[in-house]
Amino acid sequence: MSSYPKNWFLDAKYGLFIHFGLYSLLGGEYKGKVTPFFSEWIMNDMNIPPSEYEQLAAQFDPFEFDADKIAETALRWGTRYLCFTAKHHDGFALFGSSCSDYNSVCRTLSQRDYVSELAEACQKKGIVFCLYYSQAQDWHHPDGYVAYHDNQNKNFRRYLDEKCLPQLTELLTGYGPIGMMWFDTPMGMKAEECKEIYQLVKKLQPECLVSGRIGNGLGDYFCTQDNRLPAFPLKRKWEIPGTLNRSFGYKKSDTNWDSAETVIRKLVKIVSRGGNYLLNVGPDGNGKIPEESTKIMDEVGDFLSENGEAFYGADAVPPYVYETPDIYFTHKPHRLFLTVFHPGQFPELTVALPNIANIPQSAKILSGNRPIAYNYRKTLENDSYWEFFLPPDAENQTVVVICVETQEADVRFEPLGS
Ligand code: H79
Repeated sequence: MSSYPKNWFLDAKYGLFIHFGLYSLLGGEYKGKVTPFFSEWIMNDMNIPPSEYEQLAAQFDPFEFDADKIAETALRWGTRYLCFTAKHHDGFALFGSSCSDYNSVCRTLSQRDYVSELAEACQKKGIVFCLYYSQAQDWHHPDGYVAYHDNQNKNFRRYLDEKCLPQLTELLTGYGPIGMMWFDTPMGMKAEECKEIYQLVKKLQPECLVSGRIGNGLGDYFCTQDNRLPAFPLKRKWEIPGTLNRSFGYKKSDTNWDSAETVIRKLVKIVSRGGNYLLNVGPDGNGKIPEESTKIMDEVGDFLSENGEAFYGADAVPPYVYETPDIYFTHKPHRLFLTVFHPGQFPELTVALPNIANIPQSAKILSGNRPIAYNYRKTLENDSYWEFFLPPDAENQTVVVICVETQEADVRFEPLGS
């Protein structure tokens, strides 16, 4: 079993989250009513009894779910890791499990193991394969936690021993190297219980990362709240799970889509603040990724195929003293990248940035690798002043990325110190 490069998480920056399960069949609607929130929460929010919800398994035959195609698509989109819902809060496992038959192999006609299909496809394509597993909530096992319900009389230990720990063992021993286990909503779990899970993961796969939501601060990195972007750079590993619309699971009525530009803006802010973007798609009940998602992700992928150098493996950048709502910085040793939105707004197509003390050695536009003219001077106050002169065709572009080679390895924003 070959494992992943040690620094894969920091280098990858952009991952694909896939929420898929029985809820995908409902698309956020049950008995003529639309669930107000996430589609993957429909069982909880609409109080569907387990005996009723589990019958969905009989209809679960996602003939359009094609793991090879998904892995290929993930690559085209520029995502470097893929995180798949092995078991969400509803308790239904998307893999064959011998400790609970509530899974896609035992309870569906097509008897497919989606974790295995994707693990193999990702391995072939060189994508880091990760798994989401809801460790505390389980709305099917009688002793799993259920959010917003009384959990006082539950024998949580029994759920851990009968389902959670054995299933984690199955996932970490039967599907090749797992880049990360993505836990979620620890609720009332005790520190010892979280530690037990953490240690099990590390015992079975020492290099597997444990997400920030394991609980009790035990994760290997900080996971932000869903779709919440930190306002400044953080000096530790972090990741933001995000959606293109509102719901993670497929929801027919959820048409509130971000534009590709918005996604690129979020990505550059995240990377400039040192984080990773784990961006979600929710295939429908047939296993098809919604066309709207595909369209947005394709556009972002096209942008990354030309400008990825400014993102993959890039470092956080200290806060720049001026507000520049349409210019964001990312960095690698001796290179400062400027992602500039709507460059046509700048008079004479000149991007001017005061108070950067690095000495530029060259400047180019990443797309097409085209050198551009630039100027480094001092203002009348003796502050540093950078100017970049964009070519005429930048006028109508949505976004351009400038790569500035600098004499110094690090970033020298003025004023230095306090
Ligand atoms: O898997 C996705 C979400 O289902 C999961 N995390 C991401 C990655 C998640 N689990 N819990 N939460 C998010 C917190 C969400 C709580 C709420 Fe609600 C959703 C509050 C309002 C909407 C639950 C559903 C309570 C009311 C409605």
